[in-house]
Amino acid sequence: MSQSVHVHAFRELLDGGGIVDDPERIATYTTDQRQLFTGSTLAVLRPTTTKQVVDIVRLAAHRGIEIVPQGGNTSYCGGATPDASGRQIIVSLERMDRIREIDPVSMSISVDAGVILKNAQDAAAAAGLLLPLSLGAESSCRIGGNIGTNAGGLSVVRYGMTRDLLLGIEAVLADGTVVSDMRKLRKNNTGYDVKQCFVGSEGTLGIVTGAVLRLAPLPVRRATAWLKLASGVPLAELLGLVRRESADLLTTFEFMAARSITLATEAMIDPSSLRAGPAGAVLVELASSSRHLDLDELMEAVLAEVIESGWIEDALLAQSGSQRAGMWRLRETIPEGEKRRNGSVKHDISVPLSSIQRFLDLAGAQVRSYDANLELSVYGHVGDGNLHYNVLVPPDVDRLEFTKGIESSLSLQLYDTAAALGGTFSAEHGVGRFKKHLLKRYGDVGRIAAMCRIKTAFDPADIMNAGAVVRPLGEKSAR
Ligand code: FAD
Ligand code: 2HG
Ligand code: ZN
Repeated sequence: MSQSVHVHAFRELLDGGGIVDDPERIATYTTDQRQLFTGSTLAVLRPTTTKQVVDIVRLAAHRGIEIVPQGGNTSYCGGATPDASGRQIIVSLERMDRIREIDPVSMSISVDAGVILKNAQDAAAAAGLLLPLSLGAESSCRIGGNIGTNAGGLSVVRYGMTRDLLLGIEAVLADGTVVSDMRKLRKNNTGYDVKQCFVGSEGTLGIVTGAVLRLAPLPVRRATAWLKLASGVPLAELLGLVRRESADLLTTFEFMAARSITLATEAMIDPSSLRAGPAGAVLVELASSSRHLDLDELMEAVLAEVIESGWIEDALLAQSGSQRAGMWRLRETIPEGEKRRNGSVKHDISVPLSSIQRFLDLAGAQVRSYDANLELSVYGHVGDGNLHYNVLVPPDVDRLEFTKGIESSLSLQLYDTAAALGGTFSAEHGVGRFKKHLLKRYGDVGRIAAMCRIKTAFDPADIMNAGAVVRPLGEKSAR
């Protein structure tokens, strides 16, 4: 059957705006966020209802057409990008963007999977509640994609990753069966926790069409500080002190090396005057939903203790909303700063907190002995043991060639170091298509076998995001 016959059949299932097959518009869906790879697709399908998703999946399964689910296409590992065959279809959830319900008493929000994260946060805030998932891509990423990658971000230290926020799910399986479990229960011990299978599954087990997420009381007090780190600061001990002395009101502990800060500053229209200490800087935020707690006073007491320890040179406590926003803007501009320079080779590693300093020391030595001229941009969610240990692409070289070279040599040394310390090569960005070889190299054999069996049980014909993460057992697994 020809491609146009397939496209025609899918068009029949959807309304006028439900299909994109114009090559120019398609390009934004077929190129990954980091512009490392452009795939090819039969068409982009944009359903508006779960019923339409079911119809698409049934037709695709019947004709043996593979499906790549897509949300905001902001992920970093090529999981939302079709392969080069031109035989896969993209199912974009972007038109399924309804907030279904907010229940302020149960403290939950029920959404279509295509809702943009920021819109869900705003809807929760309008009801006096907090959706405690926050990341730099929040204005474009979508809830289904957050579930697909088990997104973390800037307040995981307090509220956890997407996995910890998920109460209910609606998803369409590879044969069109609908898992309809949009309950807002905290407790439900009735067998396997099927919804958790979809978390971090990167579109390989089914298409998530709806989700119920846990909300938290909306903070009305925040204290935000910028800490200039002295050399030799033990980051994990500093974090421990801040957590303990702030009664665990800590929501953010973001580390930034000096180079990352200058990169962000250079990329800002209105450059920040914030600077790093010799060992970089940390953005610390405390938050409370109680008006009765004086968080500034608490933060000042914590900072006084930290200064006494000699671990920081100086601290600036934000005195206004705009100062606070300025600190956040600087942190969140780092990825853009890297991009403007000529990009970076990204290493999204995590190690146990007790090994974070050891990782920094060992990895620093590895980079220096590989090439003393290489520049690093190191920053991340140290509160969660997660570092973005990025090697900057020099401005005058071919970005893709350089990336390939580093990824086949130095990257493996860095991942070996993370692995030897009990860490991982992907803390929050996933596996997708780009990191499958790393899963093979570092994944526990038994765990990978279990993943393949789960994939086989959900999707034996390999319809769902074939080529990402793992293959089912059987014939196609050799492909
Ligand atoms: P997509 O990129 O569209 O898809 C991601 C994966 O999920 C793909 O495999 C796709 O097939 C699958 N998928 C998408 N929708 C569905 C669905 N409905 N059903 C089933 N599978 C689906 N990530 C973090 O974790 N923490 C951060 O702090 C962070 N910061 C970022 C900052 C910037 C500037 C950028 C560009 C990215 C950042 N990311 C971060 C990565 C990215 O934003 C997250 O991975 C995000 O969760 C992806 O959501 P998305 O909607 O863009 O998903
Ligand atoms: C962040 O923490 C994101 O800002 C992006 O996870 C990390 O671009 C990166 O390396
Ligand atoms: Zn991150």
